[in-house]
Amino acid sequence: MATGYVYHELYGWHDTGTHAGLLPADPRRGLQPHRHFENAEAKRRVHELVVVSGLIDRLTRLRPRPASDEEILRVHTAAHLARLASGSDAGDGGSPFGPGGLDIARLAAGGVIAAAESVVDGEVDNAYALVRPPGHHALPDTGMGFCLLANIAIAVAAVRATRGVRRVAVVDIDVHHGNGTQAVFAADPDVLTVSVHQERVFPPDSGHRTERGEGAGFGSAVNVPLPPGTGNGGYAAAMARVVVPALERFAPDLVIVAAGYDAGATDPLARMMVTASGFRAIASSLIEAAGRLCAGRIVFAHEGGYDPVYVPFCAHAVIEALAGVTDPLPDPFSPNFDFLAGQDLQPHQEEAIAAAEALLADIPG
Ligand code: 3YP
Ligand code: ZN
Repeated sequence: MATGYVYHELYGWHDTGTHAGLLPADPRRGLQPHRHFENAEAKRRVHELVVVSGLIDRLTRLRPRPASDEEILRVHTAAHLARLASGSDAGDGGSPFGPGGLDIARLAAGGVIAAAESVVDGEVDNAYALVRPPGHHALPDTGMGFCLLANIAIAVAAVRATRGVRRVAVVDIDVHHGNGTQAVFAADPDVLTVSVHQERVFPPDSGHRTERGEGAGFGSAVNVPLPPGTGNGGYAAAMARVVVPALERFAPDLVIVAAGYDAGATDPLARMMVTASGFRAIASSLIEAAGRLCAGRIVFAHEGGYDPVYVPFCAHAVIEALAGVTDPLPDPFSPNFDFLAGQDLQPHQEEAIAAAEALLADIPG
């Protein structure tokens, strides 16, 4: 049992600059200079916890490489790549980067490619790619929402082009809608995209249940918008009643998870309540499904999550689940967050899940 692990110090050098969270600082508007929400800390501290806890000794370190032009251009337009190379903005104004930013974005996409290739080639059983910048909002012709390149879509395209992988399921548990991945594969019946997110957060007016894929790909996009306040019980129900049955029906050769932690109880950019034990349970259900459906071939690619204090415990729990650790690191915040009122499935959450269940019948089998 080997679990691959990708991290590179350059991921921490992706520079989102001085911001007031997500807006450029502008004293004229009262926007005091501060950090960008998507700064290096949360992800760097995941890696440091993985090292300090000793979990690193149970992982197989995989070396990321920069995604090539050929790999990027399977998903993105040449104009988008040229804009990133020119060092101007990524296209939506919300995805800033510093000098050399494209090189780091290439290394992030290439980190997910390396993880997916290693799993498909059988060098490791499963893998976690702790990459930065994130990727799930990026569209073929533009960056969006802190994302420059569509890391997961690029990795999916890579293993399909070079490894003969046919059917890939992408499960996006970031609290925001995985609109980029969905858009890239909307018309493709051989790529299932499932996104579980807080309803109507980002992108605005996106991730509705009515977005189901296009043409031959109808049914291959599944959206599970959940109400604000959803916690561990609601997420567990969404996994058990929609996401895992979707995987069973689709029968993928490989599963890739967009592993964001901004559904966490302390995240500044959303209003959900998932805790480290909740993320562990979500991950375990996906790992178990991949074990039954595709010989355990599953890759987690890190996306959002902006509380530098709590994200490390959440991601650590997920990586432990991947590695089959039986003596997990306790979550010191469990007494604070695991017993909040509303952690169990609420009736209005159940309604949203039941509505999404109706989408299962049209998933291409
Ligand atoms: C982008 C601008 C406002 C919300 C923000 C979301 C980024 C993210 O974590 N996406 O997964
Ligand atoms: Zn997010």
